Amino acid sequence: MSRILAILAAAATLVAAAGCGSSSSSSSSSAPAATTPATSAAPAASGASAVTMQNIAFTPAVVSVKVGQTVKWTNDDTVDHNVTATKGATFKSGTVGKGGTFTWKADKAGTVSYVCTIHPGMEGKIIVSG
Ligand SMILES: [Cu+2]
Repeated sequence: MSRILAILAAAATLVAAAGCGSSSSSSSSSAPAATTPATSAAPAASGASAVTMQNIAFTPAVVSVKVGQTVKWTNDDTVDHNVTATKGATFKSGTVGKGGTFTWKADKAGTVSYVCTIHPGMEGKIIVSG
């Protein structure tokens, strides 16, 4: 008699535990996942835009910033790169080695073209809006 009661009690405990576990889900509306446009990167809220030098390319190749905001390049390659303006600005980073960075502040509206003079075809653009 007592043995059957014990089994029943154990079974009841299992059911209660299972019920408790499955009832904990609530329908909370989570924030929508951030979308990453393929062609344009929105400037970060902090007023800076980041470009990565990776696989002998600037990524993203085109960034948009506002006057007064900065663009920061980071070399994620194992080879040296540089960031040299060819149109719309006159900055020149010099050699940026592995893990190195270069920062430039946009001071006027316009489109800036730049290249890495070490690697032909490695180029990017900065669209500066007032
Ligand atoms: Cu390069």
